[in-house]
Amino acid sequence: MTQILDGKATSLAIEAELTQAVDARMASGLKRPHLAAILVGDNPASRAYVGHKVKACARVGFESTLVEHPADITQEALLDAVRALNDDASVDGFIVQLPLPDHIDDQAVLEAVHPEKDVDGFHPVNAGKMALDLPCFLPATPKGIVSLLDRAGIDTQGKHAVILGRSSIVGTPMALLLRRNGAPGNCTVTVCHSRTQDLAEHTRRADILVAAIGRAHFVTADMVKEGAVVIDVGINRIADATKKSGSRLTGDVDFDHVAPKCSWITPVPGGVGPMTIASLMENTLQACAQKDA
Ligand code: L34
Repeated sequence: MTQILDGKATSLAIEAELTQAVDARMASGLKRPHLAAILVGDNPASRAYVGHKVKACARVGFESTLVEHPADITQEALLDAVRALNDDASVDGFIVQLPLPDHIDDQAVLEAVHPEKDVDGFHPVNAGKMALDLPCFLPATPKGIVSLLDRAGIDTQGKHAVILGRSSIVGTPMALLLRRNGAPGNCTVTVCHSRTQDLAEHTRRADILVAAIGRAHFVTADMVKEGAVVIDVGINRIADATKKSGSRLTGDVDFDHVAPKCSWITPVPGGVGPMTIASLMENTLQACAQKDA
């Protein structure tokens, strides 16, 4: 029997916990958490995701600030915007929504974010701490996936996890978290990428398969083992004439054919996306609470 890993419902449960934590902070006279986001240009998907983050802040009782800049902002002006948020004591944590325009050096921007405000966990200091299992901000998407497995009671101990994709924001941190000595964790991890030979040989051995490649319906039923847990990180917009907008979101997994083989599978939408947002909210509370002492 296939069970749906419901990221939407799980994110609401996390939001309820965050709301309680904020209420408790306020009752104790502590600061209200404050997340800021820098949005550059007018990529509709980025605008939608940042909009979801701002709305989530309102639901859990965080303050939020959206800082918008045109696509032709200079590198120096964007670095100034980052430094302004570093220096703003009211802001506990902030993110620079990716992707950035081609003329911007992403890495220089991410490295300008103060590590204590880096609630995306993209600064090398946080990435390095994560690799060493030290306390840090974990990147929101892999953190959300681990929470989803944990809250569904899925046992990862000793399982073979196969990750499709080696990006620094999903595939690589996902591999690190699943191989940790802990629960969830203790997986044997294989990371596959564009140069992997005999890809399906690897994916068919996966007890837990994480697809993060950004290609619609890439993972087909023949690539999946009977009883596998499948996590679909893809958010691809494809044409759909039956929709008013003319398009719909779909994952990296051919859900209709893969789902019947799975013990658990995440839907798109309603799977990893809402968990990413909930994890960012958790990181923002963590950033705020770290300053209490
Ligand atoms: N800096 N850039 C930075 N941090 C991030 O954590 C992100 N990411 C990715 C893109 N760029 C980033 C996001 O926020 C992807 N991402 C993200 C966040 C939320 C959702 C999707 C991607 C989401 O809410 N997805 C919904 C549907 C969204 C819709 O309908 O528009 C879902 O149910 O999957």
